[in-house]
Amino acid sequence: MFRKACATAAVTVLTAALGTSLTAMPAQATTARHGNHVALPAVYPAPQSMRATGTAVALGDRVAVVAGPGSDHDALVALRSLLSTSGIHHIDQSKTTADLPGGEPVIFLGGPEVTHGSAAALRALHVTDASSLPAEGYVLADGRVNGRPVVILDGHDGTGTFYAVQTLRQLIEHHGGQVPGVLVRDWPATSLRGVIEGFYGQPWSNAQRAAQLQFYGQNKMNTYIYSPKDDPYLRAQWRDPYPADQLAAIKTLVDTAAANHVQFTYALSPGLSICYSSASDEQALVAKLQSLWNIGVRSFSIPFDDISYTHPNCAADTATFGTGPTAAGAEQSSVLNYVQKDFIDTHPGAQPLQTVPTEYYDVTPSAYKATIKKDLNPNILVGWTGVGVAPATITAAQTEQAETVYGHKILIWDNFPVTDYDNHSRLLLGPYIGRQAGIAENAAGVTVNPMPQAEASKITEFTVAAFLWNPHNYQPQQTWQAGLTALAGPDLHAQTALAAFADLNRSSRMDPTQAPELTRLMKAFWSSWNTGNSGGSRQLDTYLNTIQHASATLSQSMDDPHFVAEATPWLDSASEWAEAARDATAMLRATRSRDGAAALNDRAYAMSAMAKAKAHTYTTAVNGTIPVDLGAASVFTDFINAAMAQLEHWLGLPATETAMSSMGTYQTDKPANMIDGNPATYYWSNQPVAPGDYVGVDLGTTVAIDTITITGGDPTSPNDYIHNATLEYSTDGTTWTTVDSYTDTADITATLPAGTKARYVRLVATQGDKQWVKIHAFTVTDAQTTTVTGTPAAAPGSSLAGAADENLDTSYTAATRPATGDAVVATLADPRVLHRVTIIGTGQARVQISTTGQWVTIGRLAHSGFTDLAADDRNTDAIRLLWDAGSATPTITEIIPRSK
Ligand code: LTM
Repeated sequence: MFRKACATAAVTVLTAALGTSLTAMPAQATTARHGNHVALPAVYPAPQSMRATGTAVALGDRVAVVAGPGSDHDALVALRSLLSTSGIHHIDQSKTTADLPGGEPVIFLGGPEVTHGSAAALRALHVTDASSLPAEGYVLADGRVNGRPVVILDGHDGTGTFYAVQTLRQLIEHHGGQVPGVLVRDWPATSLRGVIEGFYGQPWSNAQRAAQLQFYGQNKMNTYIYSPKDDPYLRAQWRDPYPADQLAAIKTLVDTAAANHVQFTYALSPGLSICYSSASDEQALVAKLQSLWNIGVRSFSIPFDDISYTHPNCAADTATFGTGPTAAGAEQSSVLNYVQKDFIDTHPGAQPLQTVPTEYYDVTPSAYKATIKKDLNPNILVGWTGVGVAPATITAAQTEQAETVYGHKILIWDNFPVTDYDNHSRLLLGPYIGRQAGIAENAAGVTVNPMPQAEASKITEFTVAAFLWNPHNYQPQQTWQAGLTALAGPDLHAQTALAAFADLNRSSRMDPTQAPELTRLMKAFWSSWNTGNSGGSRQLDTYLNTIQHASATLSQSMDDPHFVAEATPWLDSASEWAEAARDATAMLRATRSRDGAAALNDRAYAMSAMAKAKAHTYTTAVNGTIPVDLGAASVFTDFINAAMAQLEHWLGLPATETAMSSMGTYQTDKPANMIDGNPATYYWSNQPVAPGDYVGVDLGTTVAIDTITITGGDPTSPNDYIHNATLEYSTDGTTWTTVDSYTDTADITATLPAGTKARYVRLVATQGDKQWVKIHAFTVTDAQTTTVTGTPAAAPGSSLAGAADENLDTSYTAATRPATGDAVVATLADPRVLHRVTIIGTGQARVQISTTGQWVTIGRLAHSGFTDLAADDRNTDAIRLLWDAGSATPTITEIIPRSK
């Protein structure tokens, strides 16, 4: 009754204040009716409905804010701060429109139920208020009411009004301080939207948490669950009260959460040591929750993830509940029901209790889940991570199944972009994908588990907020880019640098696509380069230059120094990868201008930058030293390897081998891992073996081979190899010769008859298997080796063989200066007509070739380290470097005999 009277009074007051009749048609409505489409700035999360209505409201230098006593206080603080930072110097705040100075724009904070005059203004603009919208919904409208510019921020509730201010912020920011003529009607699709700080490793600092809470408010996320696994007071020492200073710090966070309309949920995980049947443990649990209640916490969770439910914590539990999964379900339900009854139900204002069961990662019916379904109080929300702990996809149907199998409302705990399972080596900066829109509606909510790098986590969180608010209109790529721009701030260089850096760290379990933009530019580079021009080269070089200097650019020009500090190890690694790739392109250009010495120098720079890129680490108090893994490392490696292969081809070295598989690849465990010389890496198929499936290598050209070694499976996947297989080789890839057949043999070694020549070698399945295939190494040894003999003897760590092993990373270095008569001789396995001799290395020597038993000098070693001499098509069986006595100690990386 009173409210109604207020609203009516407001119409009169506003009419009087504006001095004209409210029946006049507002200009912006006319414009909209005539279909004048004005481009509106993008707003994130995308509103459920937003349309242009015509004339913008210019806020100018002075604005009146009308806020009733019931207007949301935090929304008012946010609005005043927004107006001040938008350059509005005079804010006249009033409870009614009656005492407003004339002329300046009026912003109504709150709808008809709380703010004087807003009902009349809405009516004048022909806009329905927010009362019929879902919780947290709002209406934002503007226009001219009787000639006066008006903006209305009408929340369904206080949170809705607060969110209306957040939308206004984006409209103003992107519209040069004006509010475009707009009507927004908006509400969230998901009730609980937010973040669970639930990872192992270095917990966030309180400053990071405060910044996060503000970020959630700005992006319309309403939930933060405090559950860092490494806070001892919530897990290992769950019974102990917090020291006063720590409790005070949590209180500050609880207040900050409230000021940002975020529900702060405190999660206490007693499962490592609780005796479920102990009354004193139940009391300890409730006492701990009470200590948090006393500082303002109103939402609680008791998770039981990552504990053993097969080892009872006390003998009394075995006596009361028995053992095994059913007993675990019963004892956990019992303690949760106790908390529900003796704490939640006795504390008015407490939010629904949450838990995470010990089986949280599937929908398979089980005795444990059946017990939870039967015994657990129906009001308690059950956490669930999807099918898998960090699944690539979560569907609406799975979420429904989860609700059925657990018999409770589901709160999704989404393990993205968390990196603890990867020892925090990665930075995951990609968008939220792989979640069906229906999950948001089927579940009570979704909270994502982030990285210890709080600022960097905001990139994904921005997209999470957009998905959860409006999943059916969610555009991952566009939202991701908007989030990057928002985080980078207004500087264009910072925006470009951050976008390039995020591309390098985009891949994840959700999306294994590696660095799509870098990959696109590298592809363009190769298609241009391989047709003889360097058109793609400039674009790629500019992009690599951006990456190389991203750290400096972001330090100078990004709004967010914390992001740079967190990302520094990856920024530094990215910089060196980019440098290595640029060196590799310089190396290619040098080959094209036939400058072997420059090409070899560039190669050395690339190798050195690559080694540095791989060597970055960072240190945290909880996890110690952590190696840094840049997501796009494999993209850079493939690019640099391809460039190196071109150099080797140009130098006359044999073609580089490539790995082959008829099967797909599981995540990043690609076929190339079989031939990378690293026994720790492996190829892993993403499917079981079918008859005819194969793995193998293409040696690039036909060569004499003598041994084949294959290492399949490993202790973690002992059956992942081809159980019924035939080993074959071929010179043309069409006609195959069988070496042998194998049954249940994970590791294979085959020695081939002398004189065997092949280009292709493969292991083919003769029958299907249930298992996938994991191959750590597929090695084919080349029999066509050149032998190197001579003096001075090799220095420790090098060998004479290194001078002709077709490997640019190994060398022969003499232990001493050469004496009279010292020479190194490379004897060819197959004497042949040589066109040229290329030698990589330094020293003072005559270069000779043996032709029909006679040594013929064809030139001298060049000082540059690259010697390329004509051999005049002489039949040759050996190449000799006859050292100048007493000359500098030589190093020879490769002696390359070259035929036409
Ligand atoms: O996912 C859950 C419910 N629990 C733990 C998390 O604490 C951890 O961060 C993630 C990712 O490794 N996996 C878990 O099992």
